[in-house]
Amino acid sequence: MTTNSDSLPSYKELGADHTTPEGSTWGLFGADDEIGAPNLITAEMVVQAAALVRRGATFSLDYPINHFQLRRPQAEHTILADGVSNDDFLDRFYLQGTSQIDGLRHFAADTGFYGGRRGEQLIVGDPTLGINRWADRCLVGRGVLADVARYCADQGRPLAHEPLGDPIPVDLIDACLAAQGTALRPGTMLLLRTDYPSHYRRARGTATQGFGAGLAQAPETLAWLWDHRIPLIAADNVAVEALPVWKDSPLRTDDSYASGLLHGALIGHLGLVVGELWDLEALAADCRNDGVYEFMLVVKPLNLIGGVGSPPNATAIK
Ligand code: UVW
Repeated sequence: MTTNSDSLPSYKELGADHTTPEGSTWGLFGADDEIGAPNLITAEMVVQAAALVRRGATFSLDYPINHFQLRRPQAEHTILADGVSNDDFLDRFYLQGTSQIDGLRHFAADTGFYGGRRGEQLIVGDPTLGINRWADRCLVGRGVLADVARYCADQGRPLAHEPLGDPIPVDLIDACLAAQGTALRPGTMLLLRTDYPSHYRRARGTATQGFGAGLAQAPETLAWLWDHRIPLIAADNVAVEALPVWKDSPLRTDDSYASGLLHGALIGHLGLVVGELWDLEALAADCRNDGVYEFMLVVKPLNLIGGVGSPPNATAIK
């Protein structure tokens, strides 16, 4: 199902009639919907996105498998060779180990997984809310890069990643987009550059916790994403949002690691595609060079029935 976004409620109106949780899009795209925010991308938007391809320049947005050594183990690659042909397989392949998208099975809101599904329904071999749904749908449309790292550096206030990741409020993203001359439109997939990978390279061996600048944990962030009708937000950091959780976040209720995280609301309530550890380096350099921060974006997760996450297999085309 795709929906004309003009007919959809604002963030403030979501769940106002108390038939679904406040701040959730449950039911908006049909009672049994398992696609979530990608429903915002219409066929017409895909056609318009194709017109953004002007030079035929292509950018892979995936780092190699095992590029980062963070909290998930590395995959072990075996090649079976008989001298004439080769087969290969991966052991311990954590699908969210390096560049990734989090599927709708990854995180529940405080009211449940997207659409009100319960955790015990989300079992191996069952397609419900699996990454297979987005693999079948294909995530294709207009992408925009917000190079917040560059914008902040140009302002003489580079983003900090450790010991505390800077929270990025939505007005900072707005200011960055304005400086770039880039406008968001309904259905735009947003890529947020924090330059975390440079920090990771500098701090190799010590940056294992993945602390880094990212979205500020604030209700305004959720409202901004929904009210701009953004179906996918991906960043080059570990969690899209700031890590550790912004210490002054109004969403924090205690000192635990997860308290105040946006993940539950982003994935469980809004059904957004959340991308992490994407390689935005070459794309950002090209956008700086030609001043064009919009492109066609093609994201094709693995078609794993019941998968929780996947490498994005993402390509930007200008
Ligand atoms: C968090 O859950 C914060 O990050 P990830 O999506 O990598 O699991």
